[in-house]
Amino acid sequence: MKYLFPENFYWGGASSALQTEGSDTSRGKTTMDKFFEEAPTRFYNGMGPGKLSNFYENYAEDIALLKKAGLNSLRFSISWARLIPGGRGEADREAVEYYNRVIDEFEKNGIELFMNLHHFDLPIELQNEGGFESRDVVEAYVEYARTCFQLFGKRIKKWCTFNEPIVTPEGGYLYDFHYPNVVDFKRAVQVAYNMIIAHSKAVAEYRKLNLGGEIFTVLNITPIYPRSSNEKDMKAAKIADLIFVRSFLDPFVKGEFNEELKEFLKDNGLMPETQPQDKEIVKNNIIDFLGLNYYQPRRVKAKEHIVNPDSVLLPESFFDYYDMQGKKMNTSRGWEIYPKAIYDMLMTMKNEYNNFRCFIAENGMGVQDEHKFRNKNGVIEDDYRIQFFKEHLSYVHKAIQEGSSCFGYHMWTPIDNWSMINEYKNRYGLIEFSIESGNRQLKKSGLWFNELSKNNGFDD
Ligand code: BGP
Repeated sequence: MKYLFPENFYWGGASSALQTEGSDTSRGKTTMDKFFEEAPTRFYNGMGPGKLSNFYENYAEDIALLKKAGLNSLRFSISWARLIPGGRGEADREAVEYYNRVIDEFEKNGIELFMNLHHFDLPIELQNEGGFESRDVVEAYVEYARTCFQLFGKRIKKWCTFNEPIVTPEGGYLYDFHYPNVVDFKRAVQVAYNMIIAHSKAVAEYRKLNLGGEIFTVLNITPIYPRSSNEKDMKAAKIADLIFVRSFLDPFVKGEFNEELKEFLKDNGLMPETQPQDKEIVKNNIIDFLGLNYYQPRRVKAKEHIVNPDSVLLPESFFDYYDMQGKKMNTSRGWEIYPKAIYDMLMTMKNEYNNFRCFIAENGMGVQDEHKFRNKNGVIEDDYRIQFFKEHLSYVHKAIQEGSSCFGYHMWTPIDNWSMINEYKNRYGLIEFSIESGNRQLKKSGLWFNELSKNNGFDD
């Protein structure tokens, strides 16, 4: 069967400064540096956000490789701590020159940039002021966003406010996998709320500047499936859906907070502090389109045991996760491979959000020990990854056939990268990166992706 995609489809990838640039150069310190300083043993192989693949110095070679893999676009992030060390004030001249050189290189290679302002990392000085729990930090973010728009907005026409904003409250305030490693549901809700306001204010700033581009955000609104249609399972899935899907999606796309989520927060004493003008700000600043990240679904069932009233309140106080029996798995993470969910996610956008314009902003397969698949010419034959792309893309195609507005597919991530506390364990790239030699080389999937992009589709 032939899978042809709409004209001008974006075939690309996503990356982040935190995971590629390396911090041995001149940038300021961030929350991730601090986390590593305090708990190095929590990082796989004791490897923190140090030199990494050093995109900072190797960007020309890396961008040439992206072109070889056929990418016509890339979501790329600015490091706030590099552009404005300390988080506030004037942009650093060297950093501005650096990002301009990088943009030049992307332009030369015909790769369109979707520029992201925030991918998990915050200048440590701002975290010390309370991070996104503080409205002053919200204002600092808006200033930073404005600075970026003013500096690069004539050249960049697609701006992203946040990558997966929910990860900041989840990682930093609920599940202890990001700094400041707090576990407190109420504080997590405050952080999430303040990030929504930061986002909406940044959108307003962008529009004021009249730069003629578009602004979006990237959400990981992974579909949530109940174990059964039993009322209790359905209720459990509903709560998970309110927390993980509707929390950011509704304000960003509809301009209003989800009423059922508000009720849930009120009932559980979790309402955040708000300011009178917030509602209006959210209402007036709906994004132009949305990026969707998808890796695996969340499968949810009713809680089987009564929750101890003294236990810490977490989202999982209201539901349990369960594993699909016999699930197909991503080798390294135990993540379920379930391609139909990408279709379900796109159909949610079509059916419940008035076919809001969207694209797939991350989807990929992380694999451990890929060197095992190296052929005699030294190339990694990652047929499993090609298969993964095909299966997911066939569902993206189906959604488009059924009217979805999806206009692109960005895989995660073109070049193997450092993966927070997982170091280089899960490799996602179309291009292999060797930690030992620093070499990069195309995998089989890189050649396949190039064909995919050239042909605007694939045969299967
Ligand atoms: C997404 C993030 C990416 C990336 C990816 C894979 O949620 O936006 O930054 O890390 O997940 O996850 P991991 O690297 O932990 O395997």
